[in-house]
Amino acid sequence: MTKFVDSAIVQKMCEVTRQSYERYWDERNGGNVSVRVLDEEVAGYEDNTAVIRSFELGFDASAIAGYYYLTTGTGRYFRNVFNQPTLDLGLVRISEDGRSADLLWGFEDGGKPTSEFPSHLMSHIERLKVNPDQRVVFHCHPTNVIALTFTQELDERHLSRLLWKMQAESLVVFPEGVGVIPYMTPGTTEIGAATAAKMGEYQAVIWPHHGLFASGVSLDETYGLVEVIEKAAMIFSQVSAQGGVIKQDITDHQLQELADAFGVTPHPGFLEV
Ligand code: 2HA
Ligand code: ZN
Repeated sequence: MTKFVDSAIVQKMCEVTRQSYERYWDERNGGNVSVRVLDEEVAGYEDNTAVIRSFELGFDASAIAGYYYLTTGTGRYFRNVFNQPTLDLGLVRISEDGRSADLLWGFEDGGKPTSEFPSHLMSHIERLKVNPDQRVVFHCHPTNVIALTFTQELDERHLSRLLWKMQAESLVVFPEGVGVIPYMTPGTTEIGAATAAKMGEYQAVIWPHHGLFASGVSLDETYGLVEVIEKAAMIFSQVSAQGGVIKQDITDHQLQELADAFGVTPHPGFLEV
């Protein structure tokens, strides 16, 4: 195997973008993914060694200078990626001065990284401080999570508790809860900085009336985090559709027992126990 398109990491990107599209999380050009590719995963291919062109980042990414990222392209459709990965995906290396991303593979018809690349890289930088194994940022538009942001107070404690109580799986998968930022214009360095500021504390940050920014150590784990958050939000939608009157739920005490049983620590102050 000498072509990078056949690598496991590119194939996995094709798989998760397709699956995310099929769940209605990525209509048209909605959503974007970036994954840090390890040196050993880049090595050994004939077609990813020379710089093709460079993209200005517009902020200082020197904290991740020399790192490789495989990213979806701006304006590209998730539904197409698996059919044309060499057009819709690109492998970049962050330049030594942290000011640009150098394209080594992909975007063969002139594409460039996602419009949310500043938010992705800023989030990678913050998560790497918390977890050196951090590799993935996954942004998508999960329907029920977005719906929540119209009917619920945009408060991290409130939203985390709501999602935890919708299914026993939630707290175990995201014991730190979910972050939320105010509504902001997509694609800006401002939304990137606001998202990254939350990433020290949370693995997933809700963008009101827009979607979710999730991070993690692998594509499977990060996609799984989105699945669990969206499933909890979907159950809330169904509860609301059934009249919204909650006769019984998982109590705070039961959530604490769940945390103890699974050896996770709920966000301090979010449970009343
Ligand atoms: O890439 O989802 O937030 C399109 C978007 C922007
Ligand atoms: Zn979006």
